[in-house]
Amino acid sequence: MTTFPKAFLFGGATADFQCEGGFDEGGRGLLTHDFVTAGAYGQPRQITLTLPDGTRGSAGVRDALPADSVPTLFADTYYPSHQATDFYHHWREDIDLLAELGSTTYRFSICWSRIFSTGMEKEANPAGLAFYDQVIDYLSAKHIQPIITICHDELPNALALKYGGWADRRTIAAYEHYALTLIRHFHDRVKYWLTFNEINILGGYAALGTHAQDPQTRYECVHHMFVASAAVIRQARLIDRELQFGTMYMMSEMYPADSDPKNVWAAYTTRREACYFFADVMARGQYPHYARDLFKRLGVTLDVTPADLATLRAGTIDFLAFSYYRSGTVTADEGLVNENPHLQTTPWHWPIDPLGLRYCLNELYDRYQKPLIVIENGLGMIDQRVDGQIHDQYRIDYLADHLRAIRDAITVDGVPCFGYTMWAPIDLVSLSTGEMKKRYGVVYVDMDDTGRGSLQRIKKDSFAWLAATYRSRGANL
Ligand code: BGP
Repeated sequence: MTTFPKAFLFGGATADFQCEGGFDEGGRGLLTHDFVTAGAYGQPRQITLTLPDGTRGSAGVRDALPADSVPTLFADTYYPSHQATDFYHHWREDIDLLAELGSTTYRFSICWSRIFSTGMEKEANPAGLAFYDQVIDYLSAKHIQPIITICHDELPNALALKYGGWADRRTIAAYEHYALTLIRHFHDRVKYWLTFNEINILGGYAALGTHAQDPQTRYECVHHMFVASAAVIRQARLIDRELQFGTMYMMSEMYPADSDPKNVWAAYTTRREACYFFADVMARGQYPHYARDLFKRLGVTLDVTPADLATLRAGTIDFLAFSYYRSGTVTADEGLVNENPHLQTTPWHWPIDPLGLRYCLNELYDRYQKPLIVIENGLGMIDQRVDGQIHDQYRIDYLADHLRAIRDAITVDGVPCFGYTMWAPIDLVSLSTGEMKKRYGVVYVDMDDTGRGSLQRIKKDSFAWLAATYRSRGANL
């Protein structure tokens, strides 16, 4: 029987605007995500706004917003982030459930506008810090180590309106002030920090705070985020040398669709540009050689100062965190697609591929020789409640197969992966669709796609199985 190493961290992962709620409580300011409606597969979520002529409009969450439009809340519209699954009022109960699972870690994000309501204040909001103090102290009491995401695809809305979000260098300073405030306040209780979530796939007003969404804007934003992350890491090391910093990347595997060299090359370059580019800069401290060709093809010109380059070199990450849900295939003609005749898919068309996770762990360690953590992985499904119970054997199978793949990467291949935080232990709102029915949890939350329900937490069959797995360090796999 091969089990996971003793120090391996097991737990769950969430993001504030998908579970926290309390959007107008405790001095929290509006967040860019507060303007995002619910959607569905094939029906993109929208940002509601007021057009320059005063009329009402909307734009797809990853699309450009009309020039001079202003994101606006409308009373007749449902915005999932406002209540979400109400962790704000259920945190104690939710942490009890994490503890009952045998979790030794919990990865969650802090809501930026709960700490600085506009992102531009000098002083942090005491009620915001107090909320997370309670959460972190309660986690510690339950022997659960927090891993904090400083910024999970979001910005205080005021910062997006005033500066145009990450396209403006002033946002770097605002982020530094926010991140260092958190680090100074929590460093004695929090060792692991993630500067950004899925930095390689960010797009749209909610994540970047920009109206425009062209490649020039995107890479300007990304460059500013690289500098912001490195600047924070550099300064945080002066505050506490024990802290460990990572950034989180979406690393779903990308295979060539077949052995045609054209497709193999397309898969290689797609993976490099969509995933590695970001980790290359942040782990190695400099832009990779292929950046020049990438920017030339996209028509991107960046203002990279000598001071930026020095910051990037000085603030490299200590470990890599990544999400892995699925794999995809690439052809030279079509680019990246979901279709793979060898794999089953979820109802949201995500191919299920545990071996791809072992591949990914090996590939990442080969490339960077840094410790790794699988910070998101899980199965989004429609769960049926039968007599108050949820029989989700499909989720047990998915999690077991992926945990076996990680165990093999560690014990057979020798990859130093130090933890696993499944997404998301307690059902929450889906990021891509805003739906509630795309459920990941081992705990069911009684809430529907329009936010109605008792919010009661109900353990699914997978709960007992995951608890047995975590508590035995995978002896049951
Ligand atoms: C990642 C995000 C999470 C999360 C997850 C599942 O991209 O970091 O915030 O939601 O994917 O995706 P979805 O909710 O769209 O199913």
